[in-house]
Amino acid sequence: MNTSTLSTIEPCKLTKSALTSDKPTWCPGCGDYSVLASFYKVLEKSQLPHENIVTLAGIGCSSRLPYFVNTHGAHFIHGRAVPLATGVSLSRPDLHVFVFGGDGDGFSIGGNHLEHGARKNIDLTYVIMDNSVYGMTKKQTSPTSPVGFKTKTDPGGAVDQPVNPVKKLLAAGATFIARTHAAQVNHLTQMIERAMDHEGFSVVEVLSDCSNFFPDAFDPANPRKGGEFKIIEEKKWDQTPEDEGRHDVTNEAAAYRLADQPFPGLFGVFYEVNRPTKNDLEEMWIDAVRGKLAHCTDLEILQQTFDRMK
Ligand SMILES: Cc1ncc(C[n+]2csc(CCOP(=O)(O)OP(=O)(O)O)c2C)c(N)n1
Ligand code: SF4
Ligand SMILES: [Mg+2]
Repeated sequence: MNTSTLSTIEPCKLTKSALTSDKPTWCPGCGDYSVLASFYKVLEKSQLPHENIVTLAGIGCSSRLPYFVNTHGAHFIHGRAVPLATGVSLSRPDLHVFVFGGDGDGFSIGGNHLEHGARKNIDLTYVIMDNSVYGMTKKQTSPTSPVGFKTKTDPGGAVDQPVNPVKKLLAAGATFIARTHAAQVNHLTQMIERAMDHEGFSVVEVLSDCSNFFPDAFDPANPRKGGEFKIIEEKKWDQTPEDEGRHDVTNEAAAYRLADQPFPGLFGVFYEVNRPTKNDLEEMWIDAVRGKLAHCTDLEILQQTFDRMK
């Protein structure tokens, strides 16, 4: 095909059927179905070029999500989704990188990687499907399991203090942090959408029931089950007296205070700031080096670097 023919091809509309891949294999009632449905909605609305979307994950029930989305993607090593995504994001800043995974994958085995992805402010969107249990391996205690929860690893009930995801992410340096619930599909969709629009390391913690091993873990946050889904009211900067009491998403100390509320806590955007991404900083550095060595090919630059190391 010649290039003039290529330039006349209309880009395909990004529809749910274009995005749908294998049929999900989650258990009936698993909260992860809603996350997938919301992700389809966000992508359909965004109309990003289909070929520029990448969906990555570690290992776990939640981490199976890339199988069910027809984009570039990978189901990678347990806990290693963030390093993989870091490489993809830095080497191909033109792509939209989405990472999906569970509480075990993100806060346990992958906890260290999460910290470094956040402090480097890698440009990607990470959706953590938090069911407070290791679902795939059939009910072990996870880093977000509540004290007293009986599992195969804690038959007498969990005794360790659970991780507070929002506080952990604030301390690590994530530049967008939101929290939502899989049963609140509109809110969930809005949060993923805002995270996607954010430039930098954006994270959405989604409370997502494991109907098999921890059903009803999040009832107190689910209005359908008599609980209360309390949404953070963000400042509108409209000079009204009501605005005094609203949350300034750029205020880190205020975000900590909101994250400290007792379970089920609050939902919405806790924190959102702009800080240079590692993608931008690396690009500046690469451009500066290329400027100095404009006469050299990439291979020659690499060879010179190796020669200096000898
Ligand atoms: C290196 C390594 N360690 C342990 C495992 C076993 N393993 C697979 S999934 C998983 C936990 C998954 O829990 P979570 O991330 O919360 O996902 P969920 O299944 O609950 O969605 C573990 C421990 C593995 N596959 N690889
Ligand atoms: S075991 Fe739990 S997390 Fe895994 S698919 Fe079933 S309901 Fe979902
Ligand atoms: Mg889990």
